[in-house]
Amino acid sequence: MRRGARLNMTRLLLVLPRASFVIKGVPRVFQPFGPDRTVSATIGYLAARLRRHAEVDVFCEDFEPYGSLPSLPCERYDAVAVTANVCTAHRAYQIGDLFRGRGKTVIMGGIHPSVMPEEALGHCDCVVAGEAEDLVAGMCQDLSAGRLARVYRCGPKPDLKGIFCPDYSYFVDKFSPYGRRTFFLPVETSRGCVHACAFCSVKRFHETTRFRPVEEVVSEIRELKERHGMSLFSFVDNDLLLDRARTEELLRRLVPLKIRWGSFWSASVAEHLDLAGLAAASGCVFAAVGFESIDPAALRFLGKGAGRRSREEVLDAYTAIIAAFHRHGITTQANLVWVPDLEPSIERSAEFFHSRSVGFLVPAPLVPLPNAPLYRHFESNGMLKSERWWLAEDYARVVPVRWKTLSTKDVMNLTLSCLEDYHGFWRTLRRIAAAGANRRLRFLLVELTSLLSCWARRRLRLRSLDRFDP
Ligand code: B12
Ligand code: SF4
Repeated sequence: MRRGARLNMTRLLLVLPRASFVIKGVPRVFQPFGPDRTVSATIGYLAARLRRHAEVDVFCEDFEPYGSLPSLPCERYDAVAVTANVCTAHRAYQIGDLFRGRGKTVIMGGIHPSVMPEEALGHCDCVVAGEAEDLVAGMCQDLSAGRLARVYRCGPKPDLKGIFCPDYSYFVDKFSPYGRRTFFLPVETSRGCVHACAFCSVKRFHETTRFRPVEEVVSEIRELKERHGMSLFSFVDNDLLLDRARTEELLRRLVPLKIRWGSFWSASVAEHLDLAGLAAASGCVFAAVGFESIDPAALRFLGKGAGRRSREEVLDAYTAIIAAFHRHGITTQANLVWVPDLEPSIERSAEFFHSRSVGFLVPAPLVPLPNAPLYRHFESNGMLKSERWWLAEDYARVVPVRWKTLSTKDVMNLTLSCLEDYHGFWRTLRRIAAAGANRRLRFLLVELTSLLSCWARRRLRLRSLDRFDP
């Protein structure tokens, strides 16, 4: 925990609830990209902003000894501020109840309390709904004057010019038995998204698409590099290619910084593959692409633009994307979504990405996020197992949609088998052998870490499959 320096100010404890993805009992070396190694952009940007108005200590559950939050002395804080998304909501509510039980004021913010404020207010005293930049000053003032409102709602979207450089000192100071805990520092360059995927809640949260001035992004990276001596970054934009001209400008300005970075891209990068070379020159080493599926019907259902094409066109476009990134030494990750009852298995898509030597595969059964169009679709068709499925004990094991063709156990079993097969020993070896010399070393590292994570997941599966409802 990091102590803020100034006294006689409002004192806040800023909490990032634990995610259910750290598998208890499995050594952390098998979980190389677990949440206890992922620096939270939310905490970093929020801490920097809040520290202008309050004394702030940060507590991220996954970075602290397991179960240590309840015994934390909280007398010195005026309030406990908790961030939550759909996956941490359940734990955030437990934390809210815990501190309220001790007579503390609890404030919640983040995408989940923003889209479900009434639900969140059952576990806290105040919800900061939406982007917080223009709200926290008033909120802190009201808190110290004892007139905290129940809801602070973001009106006009904040100007992204002048966002404060994130404060990652809490994370960077953390060490584990395996050395420095954090791998990369997240930087936000835009908000919102131009796409309209039917399972996603981002559009409702951000409403518009806005960009930070490139100049400010560049000086932020410089400052973080200098401050922490780290040169590995991740851009936490929903899609780094929301506006071609702006992305090009950003990439050009990154070249002299000599950093390495990764980010999310949507499959619409297929129209701009000439940027792959510039991306590599600017330090891009990792591209996570939301391919979701190779099946046009599934893509249409998900509201993905690529679904307007024939299967051959989809395969050609995906092949071209992967080839362009690989040609420039950029490791790729394919994010897949398995649509209920439309595809017999997720295996066919996985096979395709294996044949194209994609290093990471992230397969998942479709999860309709609260307030997203597909949530309402499944709700009105009586296909949701529970309206508030995110309140289940363990998010990682929840399949919220009732499938007609498969039991929940089979869906989870097949998804995990797909992941395990993909990152099995021989397949891994085959992909490493197929990788060009320009990315073999990096690829080797990626593949080996995937292999380790997979062993960890196998342990999770062995212990948890029996607990799925049929
Ligand atoms: C980057 C990212 C990740 C990264 C995180 C990397 C990192 N270093 O932080 C990775 C890849 C690990 C990841 C994983 C997951 N993610 Co994600 N991720 C994002 C993404 C693209 C950006 C989040 C971010 O950092 N934004 C920048 C910060 C500054 O903004 P912010 O968090 O919104 O915070 C602002 C306000 O909300 C507010 N605020 C936030 N908290 C609080 C608290 C208080 C007290 C106050 C006052 C204000 C406040 O202040 C901030 C400044 O305005 C978002 C999409 C999005 N645009 O939100 C999805 C998103 C958050 N992810 C999502 C999901 C579902 C997941 C996963 C569950 C996916 C999965 N199946 O594995 C996991 C969960 C991991 C976890 N433990 O939380 C969903 C959540 C949906 C929902 N309704 O909650 C989102 C919205 C994407 C989507 N398609 O809908 N993710
Ligand atoms: S899933 Fe990603 S690409 Fe699709 S709308 Fe949401 S943020 Fe945009």
